[in-house]
Amino acid sequence: MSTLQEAPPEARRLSLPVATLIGLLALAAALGVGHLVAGFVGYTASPFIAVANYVVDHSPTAVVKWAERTLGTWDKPVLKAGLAVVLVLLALLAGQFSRRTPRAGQVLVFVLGAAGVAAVYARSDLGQVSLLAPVAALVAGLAVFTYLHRTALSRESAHQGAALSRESAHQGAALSRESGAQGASRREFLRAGVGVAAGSGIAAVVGQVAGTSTNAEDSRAAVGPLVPARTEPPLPADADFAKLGSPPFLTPNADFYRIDTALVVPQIRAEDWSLKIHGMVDREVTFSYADIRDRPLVERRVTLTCVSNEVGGPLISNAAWIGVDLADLLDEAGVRPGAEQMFATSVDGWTCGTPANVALDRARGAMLAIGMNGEPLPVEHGFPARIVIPGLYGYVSATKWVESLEFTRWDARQAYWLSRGWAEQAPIKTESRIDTPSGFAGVTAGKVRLAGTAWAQHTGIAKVEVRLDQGPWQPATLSAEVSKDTWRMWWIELDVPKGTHQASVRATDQDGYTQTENRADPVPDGATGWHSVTLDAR
Ligand SMILES: Nc1nc2c(c(=O)[nH]1)N[C@H]1C(S)=C(S)[C@@H](COP(=O)(O)O)O[C@H]1N2
Ligand SMILES: [Mo]
Repeated sequence: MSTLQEAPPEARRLSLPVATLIGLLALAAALGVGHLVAGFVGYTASPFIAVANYVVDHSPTAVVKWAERTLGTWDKPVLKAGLAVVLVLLALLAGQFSRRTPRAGQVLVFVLGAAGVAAVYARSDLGQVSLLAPVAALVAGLAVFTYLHRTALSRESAHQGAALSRESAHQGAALSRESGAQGASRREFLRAGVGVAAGSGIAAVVGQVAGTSTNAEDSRAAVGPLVPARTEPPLPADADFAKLGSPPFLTPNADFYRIDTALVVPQIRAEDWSLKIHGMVDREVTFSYADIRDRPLVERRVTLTCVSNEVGGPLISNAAWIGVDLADLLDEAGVRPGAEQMFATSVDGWTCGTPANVALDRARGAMLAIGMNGEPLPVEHGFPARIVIPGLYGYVSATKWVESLEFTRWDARQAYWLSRGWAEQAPIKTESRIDTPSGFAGVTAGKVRLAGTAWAQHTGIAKVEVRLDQGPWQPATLSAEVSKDTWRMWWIELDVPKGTHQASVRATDQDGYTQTENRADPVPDGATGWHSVTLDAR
C-alpha cells in the first residue's frame, strides 16, 4: 500500500474505539488460551483462577474474613467479578495508551501475563508443567495485541491517506483506489478481530471441558452406600424444636455452611486419592480410599463451627459423619512422643495445625470422614475425605480434601490461618443464638415464643437462659442431649408488653462456665458476647 508511506507519521493514530477493542481482544485471547492449556496441565493453573487464588491467599486476613462474613458463599463470585472488572479496565488502558505505537500496550500485556506466571509459580500444589498455561496466555496476549495493532494501524493509515488524497488529489481514479485500499484493510481488521474473539471463546470452552472432565461427581456417585458398622442410636423426637423455630438437629447437606479458600472446588476422584501420615512417626503409612472404605466404619454426630462466626452468625452446622477413628490410623503410623502438632495439607495447598494430643486422644473422637448424613462427602465438603474433630474450630481441625498428615513441632510449620494472625489453639467457645424471631421482627404483644441454638462442643450445654431488656434471666427448655459434641436447641415463652424490647440469650456449659457478656471479635480465636434481637411488639 503506497498510502502507508504517504501518510505523515503523526496522522497514523488509532481511533479510541479501535484501540480499546484491541486491548479487549488481546485480553480475551490471553485468558482463552491460558484456560485451554490449563485444561490439560492443571485446571487451577488457568491464569485468571491462579491470580484470583493469589489475591485470596495474600489479602489481609481482615479483608478475607470480612468477605466471608458479609458475602458468605458469594465471596468467591464477587472476587471473580471484581478481578474481571480490573482486567477489563487494564485492557482498555492498554489500548488507550497505544494509539500510535503498540509499545505501552505491549508492556502492560506483558506485565499482566507475568503476573499470571508468578501466581502459578507461587502455588505449592502445581507442578512445573502447569507454568505452560500462563506462559501460553502471555504469548497469545502479546501476539494478538501486536498483530491487531499492526493491522488496524495500516487500516487507519489507509483511511487517513484516503482523506489526504481527497483533499490534494483531483483525479477520481486516485480516490476510488484509496477507498478500495481502506475497505480492504478494514475488512482484514474486522476478520482478524472476529477470528480472535471466536477463537478465544472456543479455546476457553475446550479448556473448561477438558479441565473438568476428571469430575469428582462421577467418582462420588460410584462410591455406593456407606454403611457404618456402628451406627448411632436413632435421634430422640425432641432432638430439635424445628416446629417452634429452631434449626433442624441435622443440617441437610445442601444447607450446611461452607467455608474454604478454594476458588475452584478441588476435583479428586476416589481412585486417585490417598492419605499419607508421616513426619515424627515410627513408620510412614499411606491409605487409599479403598483401604478406608473397607475398614469398619463408624458414625458420629459432630457440630462444626467456623471461628469467623460472629455472635448470632450462621457459620455453624451439624451432620452425622461416617468414617474411621483417626486414632486407629495414627496408631498404625506410631506417632512419636515429642510431636506437638498434626500439620494437615489439602490437595489445594491449604494447611491446618491441630494439637497432636487432641488428634491422638481416642476419647475425643477425631475422625477421617468419608460420609456425611448418609452420603459420600459432597465434593464441596471435602470429597473424597476430610478430618472432623469435635470441639475445635474448623480452621484448626476440619481439613477438607486432606492428603497429608505430618507430625511435627509448632515451630517447624505454620498453618494457613496461623500465619495470618489467628490463634494456634482454638477450642470452640460456648455460645448461643436466637433463631426465632429474627432481628427486628414485628410481634404481637403478649406471650411471644423464642427458639434457638446453643453449643459447647465436647463439653456439653447445661443451661440456656433468656431475658427481656434488663429483666431477670429465665431458664429455657432444652432439647434432648444427643451428644456433648453437638449443638442443643432451646425454646421459651416470654411476656412481651407493647413497645420495642430487646431479648438476649446466654448459655452455661457443663463445666459451669456461663457465656461472658463481653463482646470480642472473631480474631484471633472466636467471638464472644450475648446474642440479642430487637422485638417490636404491637
Ligand atoms: N482444604 C480446606 N479445608 C478447610 C478449609 C479450607 O479453606 N480449605 N477451611 C476450614 C474452615 S475455616 C472451616 S470453618 C471448615 C468448614 O467446613 P465446611 O465447609 O464443610 O462447613 O473447613 C475447614 N477446612
Ligand atoms: Mo473457619
